Amino acid sequence: MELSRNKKIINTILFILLFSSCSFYSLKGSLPTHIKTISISPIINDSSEFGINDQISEIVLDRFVSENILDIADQDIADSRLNITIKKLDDKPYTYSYQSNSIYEQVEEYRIVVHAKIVWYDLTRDELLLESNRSAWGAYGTGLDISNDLIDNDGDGLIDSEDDNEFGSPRESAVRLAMQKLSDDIINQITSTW
Ligand SMILES: [Ca+2]
Ligand SMILES: [Ca+2]
Repeated sequence: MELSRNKKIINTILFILLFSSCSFYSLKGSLPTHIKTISISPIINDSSEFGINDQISEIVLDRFVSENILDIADQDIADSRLNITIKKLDDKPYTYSYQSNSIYEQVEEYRIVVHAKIVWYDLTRDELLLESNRSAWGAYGTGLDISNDLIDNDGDGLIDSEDDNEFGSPRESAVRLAMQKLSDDIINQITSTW
């Protein structure tokens, strides 16, 4: 009698442990429990590339809402605040090709690298949750459109028609891909903090 009662208790404890560890793995469960809302400050653009702060702001906001990571709230009522600063944007030759009939080398691929700083702040406890310098790149070549430049423009292993993201004019598209990757990285940083 006593034995079966103990067994029941153990089973109940096991069930609770199992249940709580399961919920831990959901995205929201892995965030600090007292943080329910986030306010995203206007994104500061210290780079010379016009408008990329609006571009990343749109992507990040969209990800927060569509993936239900944290509810967006105004700063005066939010539990936390996210500051994103675009520090700079590099646009440099990445690979060269050598023509046999020429002594000059030609650029085959350029890379846009966006550098940003993110700060996530706990407004309820007045402490830092996360502070990190991040960067992300997008590549482009000399062709007219990145959908047929034979370059894997975002480094995901899919090239041209294999990749839904590879379309559009070279430089502009490389900037867009870099911003998308940076947004992914920011979301990952926040959701993997705990
Ligand atoms: Ca790709
Ligand atoms: Ca391509």
